[in-house]
Amino acid sequence: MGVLDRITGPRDLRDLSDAELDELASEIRDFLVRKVSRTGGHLGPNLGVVELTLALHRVFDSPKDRIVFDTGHQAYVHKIVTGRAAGFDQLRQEGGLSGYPSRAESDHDIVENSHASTSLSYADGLAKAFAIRGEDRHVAAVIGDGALTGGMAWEALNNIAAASDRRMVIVVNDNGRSYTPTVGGLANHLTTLRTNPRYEQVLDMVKRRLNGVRGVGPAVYDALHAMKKGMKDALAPQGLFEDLGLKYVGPIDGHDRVAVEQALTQAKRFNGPVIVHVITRKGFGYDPAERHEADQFHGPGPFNAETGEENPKGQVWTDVFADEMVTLGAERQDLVAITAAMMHPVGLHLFAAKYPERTFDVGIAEQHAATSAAGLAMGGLHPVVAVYATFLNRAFDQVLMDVALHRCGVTFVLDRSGVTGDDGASHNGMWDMSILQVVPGLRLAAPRDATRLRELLREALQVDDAPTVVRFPKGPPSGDIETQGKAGGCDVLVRNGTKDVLIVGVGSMAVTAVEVAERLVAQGIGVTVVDPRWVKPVDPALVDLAREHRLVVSVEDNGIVGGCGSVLLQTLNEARVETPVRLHGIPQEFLHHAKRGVILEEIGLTAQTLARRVVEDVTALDAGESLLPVE
Ligand SMILES: Cc1ncc(C[n+]2csc(CCOP(=O)(O)OP(=O)(O)O)c2C)c(N)n1
Repeated sequence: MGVLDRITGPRDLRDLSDAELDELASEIRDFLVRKVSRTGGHLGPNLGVVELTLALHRVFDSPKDRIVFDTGHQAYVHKIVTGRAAGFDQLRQEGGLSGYPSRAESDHDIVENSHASTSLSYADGLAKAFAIRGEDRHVAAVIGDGALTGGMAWEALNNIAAASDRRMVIVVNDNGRSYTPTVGGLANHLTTLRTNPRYEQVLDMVKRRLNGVRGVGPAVYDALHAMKKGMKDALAPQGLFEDLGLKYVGPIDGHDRVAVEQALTQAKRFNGPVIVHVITRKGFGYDPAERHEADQFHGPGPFNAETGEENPKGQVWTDVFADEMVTLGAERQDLVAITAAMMHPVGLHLFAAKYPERTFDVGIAEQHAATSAAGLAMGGLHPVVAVYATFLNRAFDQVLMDVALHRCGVTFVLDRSGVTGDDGASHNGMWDMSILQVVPGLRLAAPRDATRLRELLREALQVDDAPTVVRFPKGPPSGDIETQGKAGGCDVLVRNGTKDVLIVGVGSMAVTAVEVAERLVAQGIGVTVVDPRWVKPVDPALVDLAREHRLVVSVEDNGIVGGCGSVLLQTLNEARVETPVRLHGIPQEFLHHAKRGVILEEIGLTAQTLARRVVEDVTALDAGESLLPVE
């Protein structure tokens, strides 16, 4: 029986000897590699925080004390030591452990939002609440150097620093990387703290001088060495944090558990906010991760644990976008690209390799990305801002006021739109087509296949007086679906039999719509399927088509409230079209985690379920029943 098998909760960590704790750290690393190799997940970040997490749970008394993990992707070790090791066989699977902290799973989890840079604000609020309620509880926030580049983190620090007597421990988990190395002035500052050459130089100089003085040299040098920490304080430029009024402890070797524990204990005793700067290595202890240049196994899919080789994925939507950007970059000298710390995941790495001077990694700073893009457009360039759909939520006001109000030609490319599945509620890209509907002048395209992605991206780049958006889902695109004809700007994909049902298939759902049509035709129902391509603004051709049919069905992989279907319904209503309309989309709920296909089944966005519903509606119409009220 290993040490890990004896851990049922954080209290069990307290009685372990140093040797047992070392053994436990190594067992946890083995465990993580074995389990994550089967399910996929955030391996690199968790391998880097093993000693840090053990230290946190030995120094703080969770759940009385609260530990807030920023983003939450690095909480696997926390899950293991809070009694959830057995759940790792089902990590990120339906009904199994979430890939992020989850309040439903454990009292030790408090923040489950996986959008970055929020931990310090949560911690600020918790510390205020404990102070007001007179509760003797500590708050520790763990934030990566990547998450620390987000604006919210600095808004929080500004507030935290102002309350110098409010207790809070802020652990900066500095591995020098987001996915790729963290960029920007802050990252440079952290590097300076980590490897201050002036400090090393002075220490060297002192050593040389003193060693030259026979007899006294080495002894004095040893004494000086003991004062290393003092010298570091004097010489290392911790200015940034201390100038804000925050106590700074560090840098600490994050893989030296004893040193981390000492620093945390010291910080915990202090009656005010303290930054504990911990240096860790992403992927620590697993060679393939440490050597993995792109992201040190930030979030691999299933892989071979022996070799570190990832299972092949085939071509995904991101690859098509990545490839087309390179082509467009050669044609358009004014094309520039922006990523918010996700160069590879959003597919801008190929463009960046070819046009480094036209590529900007702005850090985890979606708001800044949008407004900086507006500035680039004002300066005569055409920016493409590539982000995951869910993270555009952060920049809504910037899209509305800074880009759209100023009629800037900025193209937003939203990867992982629709249901993403395994990462749970906060990662589904189900909000964009609702929130963007309200932005005046914004044009939004949803390609159904790879060819349409290339076409629509090109068309978007032609628009230089308004924001444009191109959104596509996670995973592989289906094979191309040819156009049978045009109706306005829409592609007609199926025209079969009498004009009973008009199906408007948005983006990749157009492919599902074609499958639905096959089922309906088999039952003798006449169907037209259109792919609007540009879903905002609503194509007037849809109004005419709707008028000609007996039933309109819209299908989209976006929240049902305020999405494309609801705007179509509103448009038809204004045009006094009386054809009943049925809306199909994602229920407006926070979805649990599971594979994308499983969720699509559950919410009925499959050809089989949709066809059944349409047949029911047509049967009702045939029977002379009204379909009102609309779903
Ligand atoms: C608002 C937002 N944008 C982008 C992401 C995607 N993302 C997840 S983790 C990560 C990098 C985090 O780096 P860091 O905080 O240093 O943690 P590490 O993984 O290095 O431990 C990014 C960009 C996110 N979660 N939230």
